[in-house]
Amino acid sequence: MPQEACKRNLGLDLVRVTEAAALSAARWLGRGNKEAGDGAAVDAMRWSFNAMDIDGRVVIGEGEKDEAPMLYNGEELGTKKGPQMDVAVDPVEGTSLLATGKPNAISVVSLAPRGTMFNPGPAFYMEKLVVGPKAKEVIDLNAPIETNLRNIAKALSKDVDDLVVFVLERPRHEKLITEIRKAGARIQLHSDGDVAGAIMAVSDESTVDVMMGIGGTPEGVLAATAIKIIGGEILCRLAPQSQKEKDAVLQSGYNLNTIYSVNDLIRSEDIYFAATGISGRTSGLRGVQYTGQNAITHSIMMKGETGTIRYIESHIAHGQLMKINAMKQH
Ligand code: VTB
Repeated sequence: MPQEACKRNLGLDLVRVTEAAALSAARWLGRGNKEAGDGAAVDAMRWSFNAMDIDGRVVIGEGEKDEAPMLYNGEELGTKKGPQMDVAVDPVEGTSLLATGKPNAISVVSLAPRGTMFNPGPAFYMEKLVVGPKAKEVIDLNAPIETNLRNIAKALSKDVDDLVVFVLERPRHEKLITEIRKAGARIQLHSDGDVAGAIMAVSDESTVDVMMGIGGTPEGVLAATAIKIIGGEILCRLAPQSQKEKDAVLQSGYNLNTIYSVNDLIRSEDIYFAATGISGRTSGLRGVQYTGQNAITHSIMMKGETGTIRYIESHIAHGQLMKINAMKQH
């Protein structure tokens, strides 16, 4: 077997990072405290990232250094003994879902070689259109909603009224929702979690066929890693939601008319994606389960170069959990 095929799979290390974050976050399920749940996950994620043999730099993180003490944009992660990588993290994607005990909160990270991950700068929001491999050639962000839905249905050998569209429940989506309904497609409205939504849209195993609407830019870049490996498409366009955001985005030289595709967001094949379920699922990853003796986590790990996707169920012994907690105090 050529040496290249046996190359280390960083994704296997990466799963331990999302597992650690999910295990810490899950203690905060339904306890009404978003910040504490996120903080616990951030600590655990940073701690386990720093044991990884990479020379990582956070491109998609918890925010600018002055607002995020850890996992901030630009922070260096890892032992520096491995390859230079861009790092995208969301220790808890869907902190409100976690705080209210609703499904689909996940811990998620991705890696790409240094300089190949889209850096959104001050752009917080983007308009997104996500489909799986069979419909990737037929979507067009400039086309009317109805046209996209008709073309997607055709590509999937379905009728438009068979389609299910994932949409975030936000006032800004009123018009979008009306148009999707007018076109005859069906909708799943979710309060948060459009990384999970994007994965549902590209995966054959979920009932969701498409994701549409405006969500977070960091979530878009994270999801793009998984979408690229699965072979789907994300088309997106920056969509600032305030004058302040718009001014900052324009001043940083971004163009609001540019349509980015999955290959613009992630400009390499040598990429890795990992996610672990925290709160449970409507589709996708099961949440962390505490059995009394141990904790069970469910994760997905993907490697770009080979397209391998692994579903990993881990049983973490109680003693080990205690050790992890103790070590994190230091
Ligand atoms: C979405 C959603 C995330 O941010 O990306 C959303 O999927 C966008 O921001 O789970 P708004 O909440 O302001 O609409 C999250 O809710 C994470 O904060």
